[in-house]
Amino acid sequence: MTDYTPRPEDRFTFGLWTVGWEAQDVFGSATRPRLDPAYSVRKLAEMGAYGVTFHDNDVFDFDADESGRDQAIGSFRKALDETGLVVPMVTTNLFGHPVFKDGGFTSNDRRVRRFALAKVARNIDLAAELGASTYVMWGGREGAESSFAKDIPAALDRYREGVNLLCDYVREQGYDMRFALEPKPNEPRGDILLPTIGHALAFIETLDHPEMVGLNPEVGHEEMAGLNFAAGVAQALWHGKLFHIDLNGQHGPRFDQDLRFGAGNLRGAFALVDLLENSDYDGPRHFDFKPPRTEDEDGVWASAAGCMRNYLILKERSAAFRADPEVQAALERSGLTELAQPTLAEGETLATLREEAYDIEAMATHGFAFEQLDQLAMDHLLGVR
Ligand SMILES: [Mn+2]
Repeated sequence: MTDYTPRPEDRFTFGLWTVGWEAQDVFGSATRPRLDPAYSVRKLAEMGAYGVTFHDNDVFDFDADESGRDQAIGSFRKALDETGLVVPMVTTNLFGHPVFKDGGFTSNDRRVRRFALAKVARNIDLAAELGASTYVMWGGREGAESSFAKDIPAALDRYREGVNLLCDYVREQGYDMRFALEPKPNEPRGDILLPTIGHALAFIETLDHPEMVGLNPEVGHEEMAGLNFAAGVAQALWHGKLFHIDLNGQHGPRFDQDLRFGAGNLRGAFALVDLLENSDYDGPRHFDFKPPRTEDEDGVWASAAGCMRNYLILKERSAAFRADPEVQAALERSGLTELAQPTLAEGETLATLREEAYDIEAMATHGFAFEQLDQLAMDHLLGVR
């Protein structure tokens, strides 16, 4: 049994906007004061985090002048240098300011689209300066409330035009950087473009440089759509497109709860950690959550600590599950090894299958023992094995 103390080698990262959220929601004003980014960096370093991520306007205000911008970045960088925290990922705020009310890349207003691309390009320069290798695009305002308000094929043309331009920019500048699209079905828009992992994967294949663009899927975003997040991530991995990941908690299809990781769908979180820890994904374990509005600053850090602690507990539970000889036997009995074998043997064709004599009765009555396997997973998750 480990002590579940997070360490930089665990590669836990936090968005500045998570712990820094002032807890203003649709129905009420802020319940917490703004946190200085440099303060959050120092606090997260003390807690064992590996790095931080940010939107441009988490560090400096949208309307900051040049000296205000430089000063804010300078103070943030000083904290990074002092603590050794890294910035593996950066993103752009194309949703907060009223100018983006109909989106950034896909606003019906062409002036806004041009401004949005310029804003992203400038922040890509900052991301490169800080050593970020992943640039996330969450198009939360790219969508509509009315089906008649957005021409979807035209909007996707503009989305593609924007991503292609930014890929070209990164190549021209020689930055070592890839893009990660973050799907979400709705909220803040009634319907958002690229709503799920599957939609985004299909879109990426239409780009000029699909190899430069992957995904940053988020637990709550897929679960809001009633989807199985671990299954979606498994497919993203299969496509070689898991470039980054946003971890949080959600109770099924409802508003975006952004609970700390492990809260909400705990079985889903266990399946996800088991998948990630047994995959070739070696990127950050990035938390994108919101400490609830009820919490004071102590509650904020307790919530952040809980994200890391829950990940480490589930990682340990996954290792125990996989090492259990009874689990290995159950996996075998349930056909997991057999599924890994090609359906046709060397030299066989469909004709072979058409000539084969099948024991239909044996196949029809064969039990897969999935319930025994799943209960073993449950026992390990609950810590009774
Ligand atoms: Mn996110």
